[in-house]
Amino acid sequence: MKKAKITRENLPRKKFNVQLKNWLILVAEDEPVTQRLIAKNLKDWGYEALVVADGKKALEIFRRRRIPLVILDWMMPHLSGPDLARKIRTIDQQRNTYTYIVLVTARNKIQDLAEGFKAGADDYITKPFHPLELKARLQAGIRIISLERQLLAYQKKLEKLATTDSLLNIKTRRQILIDISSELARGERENQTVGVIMFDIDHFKKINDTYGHPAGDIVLKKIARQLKKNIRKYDQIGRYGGDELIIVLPKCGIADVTHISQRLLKSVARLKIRLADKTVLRPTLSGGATSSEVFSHPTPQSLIKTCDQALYQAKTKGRNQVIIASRPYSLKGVTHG
Ligand code: GH3
Ligand code: MG
Repeated sequence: MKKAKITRENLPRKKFNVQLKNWLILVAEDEPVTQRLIAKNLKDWGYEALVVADGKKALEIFRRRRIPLVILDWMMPHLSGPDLARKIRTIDQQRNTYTYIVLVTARNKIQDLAEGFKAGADDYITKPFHPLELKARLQAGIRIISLERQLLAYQKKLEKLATTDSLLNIKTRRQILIDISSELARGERENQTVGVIMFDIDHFKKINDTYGHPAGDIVLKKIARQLKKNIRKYDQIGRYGGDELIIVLPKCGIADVTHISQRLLKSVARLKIRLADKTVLRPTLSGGATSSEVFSHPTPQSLIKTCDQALYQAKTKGRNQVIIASRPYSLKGVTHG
């Protein structure tokens, strides 16, 4: 059988799947007949409907729950449809979400419709309406909400790819520098200090040379994972380059950094890394650490430079130890005992 030629056009693509059922829809409609009609139809079409008779109640519910679609009557007690739409848009902005808003109205003057859209409505339906029209409009809304969610998910994925080291699954150098910068800014606002540790694997070249690059990769990955496991949730870890790792410790002064770096050093020294040929490796780290506490004008560069110099001392003093820089470039030795 002749095989179809693969071209850009017939490459398999991820399907854009839209689930039309089970969506949560908030309905604010004070007129009993229309309210019943909408509620019954939504249920029949497989939606979960929250139905209220005034705008204020609808707003309360909307604030408490994450609702992707709302149907709002124009005229309601306490809060009109357009007023509620405006409030929903403000909440959307704060939450970084998008709600699809359909206004139900007896008005059909072009000025009224323009006002409804200006208030934030995505669509409108004029009373009296046929249920199939409502269904079609809701389905259009669901397509848009689904697409928006998919785009957000892609955006998150791309962001993660751009800021994560693909081998070690920790932050990239660029990102960790950004993190130090934002932690310093936050520290200044909140009068808090920021600790930084730079670790470098001891004799890593020898591991690569003796057991091969893939074995070196395994060692790097295990060490990064071990460090990540042993830091707090709001600490950050990144790859500065090669076998150099950086840890950012918000709210840490010199005393905390000393304690934490010792703990991390020991946790890695405890690792026994078994290779495919059953060889067991026991890698160690050297580190240099400091805290913004001892700087009059801390910057990511000055912290890193100080850590780097302290790390250099740790290497020359025999490795498997951390040197704490208690002043910029003035170094006090602390060893792993
Ligand atoms: P020292 O104790 O002085 O740190 O000695 P070292 O052998 O570890 O020397 P250095 O830190 O300068 O060497 C880092 C080595 O890390 C050199 C490079 O080939 C290796 N390396 C860098 N990135 C990777 C990687 O992604 N995978 C592997 N397997 N090796 C890497
Ligand atoms: Mg090294």
